[in-house]
Amino acid sequence: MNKFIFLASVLLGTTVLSQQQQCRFVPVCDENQRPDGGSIKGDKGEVGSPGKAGPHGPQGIKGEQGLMGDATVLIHLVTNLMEKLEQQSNLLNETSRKLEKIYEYVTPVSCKSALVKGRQKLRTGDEVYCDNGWQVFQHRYDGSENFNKPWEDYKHGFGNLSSEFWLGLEKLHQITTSARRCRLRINFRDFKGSHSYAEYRNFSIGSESSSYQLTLAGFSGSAGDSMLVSSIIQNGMRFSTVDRDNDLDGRNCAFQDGGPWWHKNCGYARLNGLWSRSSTSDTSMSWYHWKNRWGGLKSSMMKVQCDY
Ligand SMILES: [Ca+2]
Repeated sequence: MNKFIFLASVLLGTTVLSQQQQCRFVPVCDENQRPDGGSIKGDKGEVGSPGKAGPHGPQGIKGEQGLMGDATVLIHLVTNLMEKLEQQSNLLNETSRKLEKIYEYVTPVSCKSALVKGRQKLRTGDEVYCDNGWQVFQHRYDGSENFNKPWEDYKHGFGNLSSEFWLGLEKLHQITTSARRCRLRINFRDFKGSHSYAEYRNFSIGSESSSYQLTLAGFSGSAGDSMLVSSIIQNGMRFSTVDRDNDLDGRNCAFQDGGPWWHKNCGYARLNGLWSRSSTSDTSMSWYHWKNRWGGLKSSMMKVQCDY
């Protein structure tokens, strides 16, 4: 009987008891689950769209400048400084170049860059005579200096740069052999004021051991060529003086035929011969091929110009 009552109560309870009350008797049970399988609460809807942003908040206090900001300012300052230094450096270089040019004009390395005509002190300390970019090594124009001198005088030079002079074979050897190439130019003037010139594009003087042997080639000029005449080519000849006969003649050409020179047997160029207003002797100062005669020269200027 009791069992009957209990079963009846269970059957009745499924309809009369609440879901909560029923769950007291069912081990696994959801209180929100309806008896017909539905849910007591409604299903979750989809997530809605975000709401509008709120108004801006008040501006905060400005913070201290960071490390990157300091570095940027520093780089800017250094860049400006470098640009200014570069400008100053360019200005200094330009000024230095101008000063170097002025210095070069005042104390040139050689006559080639000298503007002054006449006596000139070179940067080496040597005093020379320059003429339009050439260095003069023989100058005669008034007969004030005796050119009939022995070997040692021609070796070391004599006379005065302010008047007549011979520079010296030793210096001429050093000048022409320290250069890549040298030229020889000789200017002539007669007693009537006429002038002419002879130029040789290759000119060099050997050492004393070769008796200051002459190397000469490439004539041009208005005075004619008295050095490379086919019968008496003086290229390759050694220097002769009154006390040292190095010529190819039976005589001593320096003593008998026109003074110290690079004689062969003997030759038509005698620029160290006797200076005379009237002499037409072959012992007088001559450049034969200018007027095809001996003598008649008032002045001669022998000069050298070199490329280094
Ligand atoms: Ca001889």
